[in-house]
Amino acid sequence: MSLKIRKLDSSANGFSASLSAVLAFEASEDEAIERSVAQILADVKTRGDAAVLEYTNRFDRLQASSVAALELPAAELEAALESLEPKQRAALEAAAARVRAFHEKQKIECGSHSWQYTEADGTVLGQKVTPLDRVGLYVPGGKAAYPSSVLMNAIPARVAGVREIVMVVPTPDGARNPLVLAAALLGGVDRVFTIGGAQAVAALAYGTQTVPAVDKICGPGNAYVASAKRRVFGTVGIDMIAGPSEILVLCDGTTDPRWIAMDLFSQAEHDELAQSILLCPDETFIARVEDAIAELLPTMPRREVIQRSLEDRGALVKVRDMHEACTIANQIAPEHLEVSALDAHQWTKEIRHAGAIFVGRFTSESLGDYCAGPNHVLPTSRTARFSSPLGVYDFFKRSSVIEVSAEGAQTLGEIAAELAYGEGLPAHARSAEYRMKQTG
Ligand code: HSO
Ligand code: ZN
Repeated sequence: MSLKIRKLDSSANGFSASLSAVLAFEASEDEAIERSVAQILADVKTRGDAAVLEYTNRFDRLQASSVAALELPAAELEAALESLEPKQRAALEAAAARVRAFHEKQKIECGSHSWQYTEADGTVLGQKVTPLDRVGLYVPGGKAAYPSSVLMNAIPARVAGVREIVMVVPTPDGARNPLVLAAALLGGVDRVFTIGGAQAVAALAYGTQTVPAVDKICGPGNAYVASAKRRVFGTVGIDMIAGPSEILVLCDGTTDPRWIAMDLFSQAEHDELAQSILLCPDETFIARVEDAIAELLPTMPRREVIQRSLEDRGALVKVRDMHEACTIANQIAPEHLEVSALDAHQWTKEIRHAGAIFVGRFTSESLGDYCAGPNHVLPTSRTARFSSPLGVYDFFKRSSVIEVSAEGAQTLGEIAAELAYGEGLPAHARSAEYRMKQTG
């Protein structure tokens, strides 16, 4: 199996243009999908359950008699958990416990507490932090149905104190995934509807006679789901629109090249559009990674996906030194960054933009995907420059609290009235002045 992965050299002319070309990714907007999603949303909004039922029966080839019949009873989630192989169940439980522990810790440190302070005149100012009431969790039904993602979305919501988590998961031809259902139970999901696509997003956003309206919708999905989430944003919150998975490996040339090759494969196997890049100052090491890729690829059950991903979007980049590798990493702002080097700590200090940083050669990115504890829902497509992993803080919101004393009304009233007259808003000014002593 010969594989042609792109090789770049940071010292070559035109390197930054070549790198930009590798990184360029535009999520294609498909007119037909956009039209169909707009119609489904409008239909569910006006007809509720009847529309959800029709679309679900049509698209998933079911014969359900009502949306209520598409809700799974709690006993079914318990049966799914019971049906797992003991080792599989133990792994899922261990992962859930570790993810929960991390997010409990995050809750303490993420500003999830309310606070206030009192000014000299007795005015009290503060911030009240409250969890969302109800969250919707979309879980894909097809090839990307990941139980680990159910845990990663449900657990932080639960830890934040969200009152109800409503999961939707399509079951084409009635096929249910017991691992996904078991993960829903372990993650603390309250209700599960076997509906999917834009119709499920619409049901969660607008509510129907049977499906309760939620305040925020999380979770990955196909192009229809992504478009629907974009369109209902504003009516509800959404987590993000995730792009394909990415891994950037910085290696000083001291790690086993087979480990590096497999780490590149690990994200490439997600899908053809996933991106795996290696930055390394050692040319002979890059050649050894290439050999390892050639040796290991034929052994991979998902070799076709891996090959397409590596050939279309992958790259092996020779850099001048590890300093330059860190600079380039910050430009790329990858979803996952592995720092596989003897001085991993030192290089990690230079990293500022990455969704998750995996430090040292024993930290394979795959451990973070499943069970290390931190969330695997991460900013993709360079959005790590300005956004963060999904976490407990995504399920809180803040209310400002202001309690002005009689004395404070005097000083604040003067400032506010002055500015209000300047803006041509006299009712604002008078409202402040009514509370001032001389007008009282
Ligand atoms: N790497 C994926 C998450 C995942 N991996 C789920 C395995 N299962 C997105 O960051
Ligand atoms: Zn993964």
